[in-house]
Amino acid sequence: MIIITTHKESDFDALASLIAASLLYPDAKPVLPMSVNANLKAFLAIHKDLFKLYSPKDIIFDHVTTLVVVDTHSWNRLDGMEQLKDNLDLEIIVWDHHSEGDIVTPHKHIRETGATVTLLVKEIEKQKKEITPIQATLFLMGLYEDTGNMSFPSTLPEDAYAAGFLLEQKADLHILSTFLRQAYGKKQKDILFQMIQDAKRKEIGGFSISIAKMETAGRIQNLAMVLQMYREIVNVDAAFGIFKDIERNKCMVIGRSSIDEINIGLLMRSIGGGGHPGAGSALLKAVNPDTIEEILLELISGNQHSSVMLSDIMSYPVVTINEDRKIKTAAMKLRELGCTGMPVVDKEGKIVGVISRRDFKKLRKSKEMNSPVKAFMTRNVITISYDKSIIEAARLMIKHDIGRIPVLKKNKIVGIITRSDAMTYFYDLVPD
Ligand SMILES: [Mn+2]
Repeated sequence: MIIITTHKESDFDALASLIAASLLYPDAKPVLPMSVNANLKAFLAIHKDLFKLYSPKDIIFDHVTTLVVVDTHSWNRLDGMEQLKDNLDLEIIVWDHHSEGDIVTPHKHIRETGATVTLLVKEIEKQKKEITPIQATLFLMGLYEDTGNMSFPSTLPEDAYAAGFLLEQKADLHILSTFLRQAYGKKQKDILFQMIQDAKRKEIGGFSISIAKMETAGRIQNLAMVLQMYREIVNVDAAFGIFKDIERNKCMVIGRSSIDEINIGLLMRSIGGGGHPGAGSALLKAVNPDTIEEILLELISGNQHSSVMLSDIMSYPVVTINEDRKIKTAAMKLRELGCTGMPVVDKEGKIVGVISRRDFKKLRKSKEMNSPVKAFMTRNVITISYDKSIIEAARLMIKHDIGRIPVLKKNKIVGIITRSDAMTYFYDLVPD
């Protein structure tokens, strides 16, 4: 016997994936855990008869030969499957969009899409299986719920393609909005109350801001709405929420601002996210919330004298080339170093430009390989002083779309700061 199951506290993505998998494994019995979340309960109250679902209690586990697990691959998130754990003959197939899990099998279909159902829908489309409008509706609900209507940063293009395919299969958007509407539920309310209780205000440059740090177990929907309410209640110019999902070891950072001077989109882009001036977010992997708070405060106050100086994390020594050397020599040096570009200096060692592989495209004839570097180098060089902060460097990289910035001390190059140096700082943080 083949069974399919999913995680406890099942949500729409879990049920959608369960049903979608039953189309791919038509002989399998879909087993829904006993506990399902509130939205799903409301949906099942009306639609249950449309789906042939089993409870863990209906299953004779001795007869199970194959277990298909969807939307999780952690044993402790399954309901009533304990007896299968020690069955060494059991074949296990996983379909999941979570990166972490302890279910071991060679048959894994794991990709960090916005929703698990995306992966299954893709396969259904590939195998040209028929789906009914009600199935398409359920699948789309799973997709919308897990991607926050395609707004979460985790959403991938294939999630949107899957949504398009489901709409073609006549997914019903009216039903969808009815059941997905309960955006502000108990979980959100609890978080909001906790945030208000812990609320701290800070004055920076004449503006009031508040940063709330919270731990959540698993992903919570609609945190952006919670943060919006929080900003209004606490009544600050800008509010930030740093939500650490302890299960997935990720931090969701959300910001809302009502003043021009604090540009949330800019701030979030500095830490790898995005947004517009009034609202934005970033999803960071394995970062300490205190560090994020520190970075945000530093960015807001525009403090040039960050505790970590560029000189602490820049790369050095820097290979440079004299402006009078031949292009040919520069090309050879770059190839040797495996770099895309290097600073060009004059006799005094002062930086006068940058030569990069991109500049070689300007060469017309091969004899131009003997021209001096200064003839083809880029003269507008963005540099940064060694006593500036890494955040300032990151801002320059974003503003000018460049991956490396020479670091200067009294007009001399003392190092180079690269995008990967900046990333190391933001994600793994400061070297001791
Ligand atoms: Mn999911």
